[in-house]
Amino acid sequence: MQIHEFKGFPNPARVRMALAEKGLFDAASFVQVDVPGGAHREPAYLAINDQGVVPSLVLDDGTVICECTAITEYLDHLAGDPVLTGRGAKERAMIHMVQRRVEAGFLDAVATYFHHATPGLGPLIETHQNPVWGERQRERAIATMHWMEQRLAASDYLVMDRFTIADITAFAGFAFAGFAAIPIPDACPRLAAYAERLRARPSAAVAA
Ligand SMILES: N[C@@H](CCC(=O)N[C@@H](CS)C(=O)NCC(=O)O)C(=O)O
Repeated sequence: MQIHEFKGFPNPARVRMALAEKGLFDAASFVQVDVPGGAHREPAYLAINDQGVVPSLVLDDGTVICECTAITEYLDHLAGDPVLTGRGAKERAMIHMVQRRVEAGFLDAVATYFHHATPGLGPLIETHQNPVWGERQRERAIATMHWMEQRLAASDYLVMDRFTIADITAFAGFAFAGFAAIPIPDACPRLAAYAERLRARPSAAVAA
């Protein structure tokens, strides 16, 4: 299988981390798409991913799977432990719920702040900026960090007291937040320790 990505960017890092957690990293080959240079908006890449974002997974039979959550779901079914997306109805629903909240409220909110309220990737890429909306999303990201702080009172990870796809999304969120200069609030010590715990995982070394 091929992963089309831009190494070092937050969303590709999610798939790299999932591959490493599942022991599948060496089963993938990586194709770099020059996102800062705009290659993700060229016809060659849009033919793979019509949304013009990375990463994309291309299977050996030509099937294309986009969206980090869908790619992770696929990888999770290819190999055994750790199970990232849950076993059974209740566990899968809980993980989905928390993952979605972290994705929308933290990772995507940080990304929106970065692309709309800062110079982002520069004028070639940032063609439709809305600074007011970007600033609102920065506030949302901070509110979500406080929400995660509360969840971490009960366990070391965001769901089920073990590492899941929700933690992968949070890992990417922390990476992006660092890049966008949104610090973890001082009032969130459990979150700061949790971010360190995620960065210490072997899978984090290949993700960044
Ligand atoms: N929800 C998508 C997000 C993908 C995404 O936004 N990727 C960023 C890189 S981290 C990108 O390609 N940005 C290019 C752009 O927005 O022009 C996923 O899960 O794959």
